[in-house]
Amino acid sequence: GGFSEKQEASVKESWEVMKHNIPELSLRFFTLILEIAPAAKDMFSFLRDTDVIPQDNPRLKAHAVKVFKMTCESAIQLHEKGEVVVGDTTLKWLGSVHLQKGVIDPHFEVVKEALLRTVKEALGEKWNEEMNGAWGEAYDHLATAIKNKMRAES
Ligand code: HEM
Ligand code: ISQ
Repeated sequence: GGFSEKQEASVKESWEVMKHNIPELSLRFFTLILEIAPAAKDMFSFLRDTDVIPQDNPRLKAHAVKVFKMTCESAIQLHEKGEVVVGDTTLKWLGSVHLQKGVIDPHFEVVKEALLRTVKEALGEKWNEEMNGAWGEAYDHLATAIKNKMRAES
């Protein structure tokens, strides 16, 4: 238990590196999601009518960055407060968006896998095992909060 200072720093530091390469990062993240779960494609409005993942789609980029930023924020809160406190309005909104898009629990593992692999690839030689643990834990807490809201709404 407890999210250490070191874990928080590890997430923050890796994001500092990653954020300088948003276009590539978001594309890679998305490509990995669809590699692991090809059927997820049709859930995303910006992919529904195309066969290729758009290389330079502002909506895709903005979405992907949000997921990373929220996970990063989750790490900070886990350390500072011991829990993830996403604003209740944001959480409700996220719950209903995902519920409405047909997202189910196993999908969260897919996105997690893709996120961790994106971090690993983006960091290259700077990557270490601790980053996996820290990002994974931060993501899990956030995912649990969203899943709980989804359940409360369904
Ligand atoms: C939409 C974050 C997990 C699929 C969104 C949006 C955010 C977000 C912020 C709304 C973007 C916007 O409208 O501005 C997250 C976070 C997750 C998570 C933080 C986990 C901790 C998942 C999972 C799936 C998924 C597991 C399933 C593969 C979608 C879809 C949309 C969406 C289909 C709607 C995209 C569209 O506009 O067509 N997500 N998400 N998300 N998310 Fe997630
Ligand atoms: C929305 N939810 C989860 C993961 C995503 C990845 C890329 C773009 C949007 C996303």
